[in-house]
Amino acid sequence: KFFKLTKNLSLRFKTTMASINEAKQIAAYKAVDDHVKSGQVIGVGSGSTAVLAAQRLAERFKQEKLNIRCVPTSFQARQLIIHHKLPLTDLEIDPIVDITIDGADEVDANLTCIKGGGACLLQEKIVASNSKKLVIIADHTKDSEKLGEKWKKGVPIEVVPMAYVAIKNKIEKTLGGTAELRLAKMKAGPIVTDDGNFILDWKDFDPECNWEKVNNQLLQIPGLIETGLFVNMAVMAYFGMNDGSVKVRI
Ligand code: ABF
Repeated sequence: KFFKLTKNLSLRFKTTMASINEAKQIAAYKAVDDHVKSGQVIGVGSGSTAVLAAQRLAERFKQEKLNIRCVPTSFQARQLIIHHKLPLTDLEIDPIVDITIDGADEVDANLTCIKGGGACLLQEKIVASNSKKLVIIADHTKDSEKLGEKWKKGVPIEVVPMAYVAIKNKIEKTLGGTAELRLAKMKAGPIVTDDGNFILDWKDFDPECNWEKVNNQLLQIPGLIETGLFVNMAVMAYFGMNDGSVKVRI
């Protein structure tokens, strides 16, 4: 009986895992197919959904002999571009990006996003802000009405290491909630970002707040480098659904 129960549970677990990965893949593939054209400079996102977009980009690059150049949004994205033998460029050579396709941790009804669960938010935001279009790709579990409804790990905030306690205290005092230093696995010290900074995860914020205002308030704090709040940046989000369809939010 016990064996049957664990087998059922593991089957159910495998099914769920497979459908989340499939959901990521259909969103990633459709976004690449709908938006990428020859002659473009493409911002390549970070995270597991962006890995699938890079895969599709590489397929189309080879099959259609696309003339594209790729700007990475992180060390991981740079490695992906190199791995797929896609043409690598950067913002110094190509300061205007035609389209960036990137993942997110949560996307609300207004296309405001929480990003940075993978600690790559700074370069992601820089590349996105120099892109004509930011298209978000995600599975259906990231689709929410109000920010914070789905992503429970908090808003990631990148900070200068020597200022992390001062910034944590300022955030908690002025905006409420708690801002925790993100630790590496096994608590072996703080996570260090691609740009050598720390991450604070800000939780228990007021879900009814005005995100544009909050983002601007946060950015006033000296030593706070960037937030994982992407307000008025994404023009479109593709969500891979359970039934194999893609829901597009504009
Ligand atoms: C990046 O990867 C981040 O901004 C976001 O935190 C994360 C999403 O990862 P995944 O696609 O693996 O859920 O896009």
